[in-house]
This record gives sequence, C-alpha cells and structure tokens, in this order.
Amino acid sequence: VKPEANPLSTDANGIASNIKFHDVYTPSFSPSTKFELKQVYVATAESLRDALLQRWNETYKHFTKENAKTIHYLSMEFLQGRALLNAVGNLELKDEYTEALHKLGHDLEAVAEQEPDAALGNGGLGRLASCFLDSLSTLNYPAWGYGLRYKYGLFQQTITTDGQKEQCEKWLEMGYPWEIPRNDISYPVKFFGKVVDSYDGKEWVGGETVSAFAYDVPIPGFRTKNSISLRLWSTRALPEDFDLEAFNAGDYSKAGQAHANAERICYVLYPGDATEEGKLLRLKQQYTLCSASIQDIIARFKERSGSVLKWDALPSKVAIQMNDTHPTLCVPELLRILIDDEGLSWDEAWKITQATVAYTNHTVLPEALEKWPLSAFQKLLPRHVQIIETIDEQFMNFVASKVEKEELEAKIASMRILENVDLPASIQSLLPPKPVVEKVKKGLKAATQFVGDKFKSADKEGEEEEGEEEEEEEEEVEVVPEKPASTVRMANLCVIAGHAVNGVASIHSEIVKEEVFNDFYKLWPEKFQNKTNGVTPRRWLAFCNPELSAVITKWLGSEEWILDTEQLAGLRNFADNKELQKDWKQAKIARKEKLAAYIEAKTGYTINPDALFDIQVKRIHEYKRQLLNIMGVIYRYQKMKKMTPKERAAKYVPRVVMFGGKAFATYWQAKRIVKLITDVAATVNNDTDIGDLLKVIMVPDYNVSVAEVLIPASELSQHISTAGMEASGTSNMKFSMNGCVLIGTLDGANVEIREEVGDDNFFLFGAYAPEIAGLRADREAGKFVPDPRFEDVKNFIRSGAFGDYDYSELLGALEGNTGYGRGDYFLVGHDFPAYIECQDKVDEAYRDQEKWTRMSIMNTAGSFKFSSDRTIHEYAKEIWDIVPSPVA
Ligand code: DL6
Repeated sequence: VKPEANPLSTDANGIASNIKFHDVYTPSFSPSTKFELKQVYVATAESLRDALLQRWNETYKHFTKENAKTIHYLSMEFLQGRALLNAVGNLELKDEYTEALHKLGHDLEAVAEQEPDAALGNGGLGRLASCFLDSLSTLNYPAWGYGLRYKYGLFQQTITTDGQKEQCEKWLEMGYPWEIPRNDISYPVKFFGKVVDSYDGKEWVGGETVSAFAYDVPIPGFRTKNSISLRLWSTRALPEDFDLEAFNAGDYSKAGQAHANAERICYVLYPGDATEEGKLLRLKQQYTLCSASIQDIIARFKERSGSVLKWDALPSKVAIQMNDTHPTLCVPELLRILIDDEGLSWDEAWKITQATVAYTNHTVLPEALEKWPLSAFQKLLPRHVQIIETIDEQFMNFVASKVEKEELEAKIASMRILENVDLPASIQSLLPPKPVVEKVKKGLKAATQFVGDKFKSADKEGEEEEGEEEEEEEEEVEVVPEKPASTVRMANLCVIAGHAVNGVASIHSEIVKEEVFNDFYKLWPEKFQNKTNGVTPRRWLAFCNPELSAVITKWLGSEEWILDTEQLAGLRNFADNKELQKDWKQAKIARKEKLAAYIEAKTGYTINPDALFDIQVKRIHEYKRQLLNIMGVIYRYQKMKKMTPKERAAKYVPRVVMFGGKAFATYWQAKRIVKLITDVAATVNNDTDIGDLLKVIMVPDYNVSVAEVLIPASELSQHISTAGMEASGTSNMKFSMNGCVLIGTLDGANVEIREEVGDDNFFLFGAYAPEIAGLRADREAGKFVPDPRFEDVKNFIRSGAFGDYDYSELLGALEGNTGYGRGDYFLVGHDFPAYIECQDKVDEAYRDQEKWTRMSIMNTAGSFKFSSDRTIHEYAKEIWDIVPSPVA
C-alpha cells in the first residue's frame, strides 16, 4: 500500500493509503520497517481525524451562517471512553476500515484496543455528558460541550491483595490524535487580587492570571454530516511569566512558579479537598472551566452579531446548562463580564443571565451538594463574592415579598446563598423583633476555653482562682455562641439563577421538589422539571454488541431502531418465538465468551461462560450497596458449604458475580468494600468444593471500554441502592438495552425501567423510598431486630473466613442506631432478607432458559425510552429552546 493523502476517501484502498500516509508524513514514532499496533492505531486515528475535521469545519461554518441558538453544556466531567470504533461506527465506515486494515495486515478490533480511554470523569454524571454530546450531534442540534483537559484524569485503579491502589491515568502519553489544539484560542483566567472602585463601577485588580487554551475533540453524529465539538481547556502560564532572572540565579522553583501554578489546575479531576490548598485548587478548576467557557461563548456571540450587537438577544442565541453545581460560577462570571466589561446595568445583566442558564441536579446526597468556605471565595474571587452578595440580598428581598413575616427568617436561612453570614441591614429591618437575649454570668463569657475540668476565660488565662469569686458578682453579659464557618451554597445559587431546574429521573425530580429544594419549589413551581436520563444506543448497543444488534435488525427488518429506539418495542411481538430466542441466546453466548477471555487475561481467574453472569458496576459507594451484594454472596457461599454437592447443584445455578468500580481515593469505607470483595474472591474462587458454582470477580480499572465488554455479556445486573438515594443510574439503562435482567430497589430510573419492561421481567426487592425515614427512626429508637442470617454473615467475616484483615470499621457501620454512615444508615441489614430471597428467585428463573430468554428480550424491547436521543429532544424543547440545524 502506497502512502498517499486521501483524507476523504470512503473506500478501503483509499483509506489504507491514507493510513500509511499518516504513518509516514505525520508520524508519532520513529520510522521503522515494522508497522506495529501502536503505530497503526495512531495512523488510523489520524486518518479518521481527517474525515472528522472536514465535518467539524463544515458544521461550524453552517452554524455560523445560520446563527441558530446553541446549547453550551458545561461539565467538570466527560467520560468519552475510546473514540476509534465510535468514529467508524458513526461515520458508517466500519467495513471499509476493517478491510483497509486487513490490507495493512491488521485487525480493526485489535487496533482499537490500543487506544487509552479518555477518562475525564468519575461516573454516571460524566458518561451522561458524553452520551448527550453524541445525541446532540446525531440529532443535528447546534451545541458545544465544555470541560477541562485533565492531564492525569481521575486515576487508574489496580487491584491487589490489599484492595484498590491508585495511579495516574496515562491517556496523553502517546499524544491524543482525536484532539485539535487551537493555538489561537486562549483566554486569561484571573485569581486573587482585590476590587477597587473605578470611575464607572468596580475593577478587579492585581492577582495572578493563567491562560486557558482550547483543545477541540470532534463529536461525530450518526448518519449525519454534522459534527459538534467538545472544547477542553488546558491551563498554562505565558512565556513571559517564566522568571529568567531567578532561573539564571539558580532559583529554579521561583523561576517556574507561575507555570507550575497554572499547570496544576488541569492535572487531576477532583483533587483532595481536605486542606485549604486543595479547596482553592478545586475552586480554581471550577472557575477556569466557567471563565474560559463564558469568555468563549461571549466572543462567538459578538462575532456572530457583527455590527448589530444587542445584549438582550443573548438568551435567544445562547443556552447554558450547568451539569450539576460544579459549573455554578458561570453565573457570577457572566454577570461580571456583562456588567464590568460590557457596561450593562445590574438589572439588564441579571435578566439576561437568568434567561440563559439552567441547572441539572444529579444528587440528593448532602455531602455532594457543594458548599465552599466564603473565606476561600473572598481570597480567590473577590469580585464574584460581591456579585453573589448582591444576588443573595435581592433574593432575600424577593422572599420577603412572598412569605409571611413570621416565616421569613427560617425561609431565608434555608434558601439564601450565603450561609452563616450576617443579614444585611435591609433584610434585618424586615424581620419581626427578636426575643429577649439570654443573659448569664460574666464567668461564662464568650471567649472561654475548657481547661482541665474548668472553664477559663481566654483573656484571663494565667490568673488564678483568687479572682474568680469577684467575677461571680459581676454584671451579666450576652452569650455569643461560636460562629460556624460562612459558606457559599452552590446549589442555592443555581436554583436562584437558573430559569429551569431539573432532576434526572421521575422519582428523583419528585424528591428534588418535595425535599431537597422544597422551599424553592413553593416559590417557583414552574421552574422545576424532570428529564429522565438516557444513553446513546449507538455506543451502548449498536457498536458494543454487534451480535445482538444484528439479531435485532434481522427481526425488526431494518436498522432504523438505532435512530428510533421506539422500534425496539416491536421485539415484544416475537418474545416467545423459538427462532428469535435461539438467535438471542447465541448472541449472548458469543459476548459471554469474549468476557470470559477478558476476565482471564485481566485477573487470572477462569470463568465458565455457561454460568449466570451477574454484574454490578458503578462507583463504589455505601449508598449503592456493593456491600449488600458481597454479603449476599457470602451468605450463598456459607449455605453452599453446608450442603452436599448434590444439594448444592439442585439449589443453585452456576454464577459468576462480577464487580467493577472505583472508590474515591480518600473514601476509606468504600476502599474497605473493595478489599472485602477481593478477599471473598480469593477464598471462594480457590475453593474446590464450590468449583464453577460460584465465582467472584473484581474487574480492575472499570471504565467506559471495560463497560463495553461487560454489559453486552451480562444476564443479571444489580442496581440495589437504598431507595431514594440514587438519582437515576444510567448503567441500568445500558444493561436493560443489552437484554440483561435487573435486580433492584425501587429507586432512580429503576422505577421507570420496571414500568417499561414489566414487573415480571424485573427482580424487585427492598424498602420503598417513602419508608426510609421511618425505618431510620425505628432503628434510632432501638426497634430494629436484625435477621439472624445477616448476623451470621457478619460473624463469618469477623471469624477470619476471608483472611485476617480487620473489618471492624466496615461492619461497625452496620451497627449502632444512628448517624450518617453509621447505624446502618444505608439499611443494608433491613433489606438483606428480601435481597437474598429475591436472589433465590433469580436462580429459579435462570433454570428455565426459555423463560429467561423471554425476560431478556422483553428488557431490550422495553428499553426504547432510555435513549439519550429522547432525553435531548426533551431538553431542547422544554429547557433550551433550540432546533435541529443539519448540514446539507
Ligand atoms: O445523572 C447522572 C448520574 C446519575 O445517574 C446517578 O444516579 C448520580 O449518582 C450521578 N450523580 C453524580 C453527582 N454526584 N454525586 N454523588 O455523580 O449522576
């Protein structure tokens, strides 16, 4: 094959020579006679990039000409995964690339496996953002994704006998052929400094500035010429910030200080924030994303407006979605730019900002509803603090106009943005008079310290007891309790500023309205919406499961379901058809064999492809209850050990229980759960009495490409969070789409999945969301009696059956009566009996393979609602007000 530039070729010969062209003329490796996999991967990616660039350029030109309203999706996380197979799939060039690579002596799948995942996310929130980009592009909506280009991602997980270990992600080591550095697009992002009054308003002066540079990752749509962009920011200092004088004087750290400070911002996703430094770094990251993106959006708006710049037209051209609270700072940043740089009045700027931004809530967990210390804000973003104070004060005035005087203080306390901050005088004056303050003896003055067994007044320290009697008789003073730290509540700011607020599954959106933001909901019921999540059927069915896709296409008569998932419902008509069932089972077994080979390569454990493949993959978290799963496995193992081989085989079907997911590096309880899984695996998998009847696997480094191997091979998957705690879940949708039956609680999107696939095709167990508070209260009142089977499992772990690791911290959290993360807050003990009994029903159902296959078909058929295409159409119509704009 001759190396020849053929950037737009769509036939195998042309593609092959274009790949060779890139190997020779845009090389990343030294010239060599061998054309090895890594080289082939980069050259193939570069060849595909040619086609993507052409689409990107055309789309950009088209959108500029049309000047259509555009959605800007701001997210701290994007879990893009691999790009190669997605690109050949979306461009419909898979056969051509397969053939081209054959001509070059290679296999497409092996080449694709060379690609490291772009893992710029943590879990569902990040993957949702990536699915949304795929749908936006496919459906021809004008859109931009905005994120950060973390050099080291979240982390790469390895599993050892000690549990999880973390290392940096290495996704940029070979270069990243899918991105286009835009050397002409960078924006200054400023931190620290102070605000001074200037002749026409406020000026933010001094401080340090870094530059955010743009890298564009093209996002090709499926069966369209459109390709949108994910713009990732990377921070650098400018060459002039390098202190040459200090360098020549041998002070190298001083010389490179500005560069180190700037580059650090985009090193890792979610750096530890236990320290003050860590908090500042996270805030810097959030502000970088917001500031650079807003400057970019404004620059494009101005460019497209030409000589007729009308600021009040901004909301008719620009929509901004804040993916959770991490991008909240885009609110004060947009206001700052409109007021300080563009000279708009507060009222004009506020109206425009509100009409432009909207907020999606993705969690009800209190620790995930971000609050930042006001002191950190004051240091880092002094101008933004002033802006937030103004929003806060205006909001409180608004509340005062809406609620009774008697309720005002409580309502303000729950809803205002600034927490533990004195009320401005204007608001104080609206409150009813205060009751008489408590008076006490001066001996217990505010600034007292507990010393030994006595209170001592701090300012009297050193004085001895003689003085004390005298103090007793002194006048009374007010007790001033120690003031809690002042914070900025990001979610409250989002709700106040956004014109729309949405949850991500119906049950979650109800909880958002009725619990998390109930006071706000009463103020603005019209703002609150539901947008049930979805996943792209391209990556998550058509491309990752070619065998099942071919069966679906055969039985539905066309591939239209890839763009119109409602057609999947047509499979219901054939669910009992023996021929379809045969095809279906064959497709599943093909994927199970692939997964078995993968597991062997990654863990060394051999698993039987005929066993029931039972999978739980998600972030490791106490509320997601991987602990319930592994305790269920232990219970099963205990029971098996007490049975004869014949009894065992009669009761249980062979099962492989697989886990995958990362525990946040400093979340110790989650890391203990990983350790327990690996310990149980080491014991059970080597127990010759048990053999194939039970295997336990902790799949290392779970990410998008691992999910693409696991999900198509799954038969049962676990979505077993404490009811009311999982906002939605999205892996449940991917599993169901791939013909996997779910076992789960009535939580998040499980509720809607069960409605669609039917009660008979979903294994339901556990307490319902409305019961949870009562169950916790009962527990606190000492009324809970644990099931003896649950106690046995705990005792078995404590007995050292799985090694000598001390699990008392982990098991201790399941005991006691109260506390967040203690007193079995996540109700593992309560749901345990229902869970293991439900698992028995799973075994029974799996024995009847015909019945099981029918259940599997009914899951794929019922998954049509969970396409991100449906979700994106809803956002487009009901929140963003945008319409498709296809390139002709
Ligand atoms: O909406 C996407 C995804 C949901 O499916 C998950 O249920 C939810 O946990 C996740 N939320 C987050 C936010 N932070 N926390 N915790 O990742 O969003």
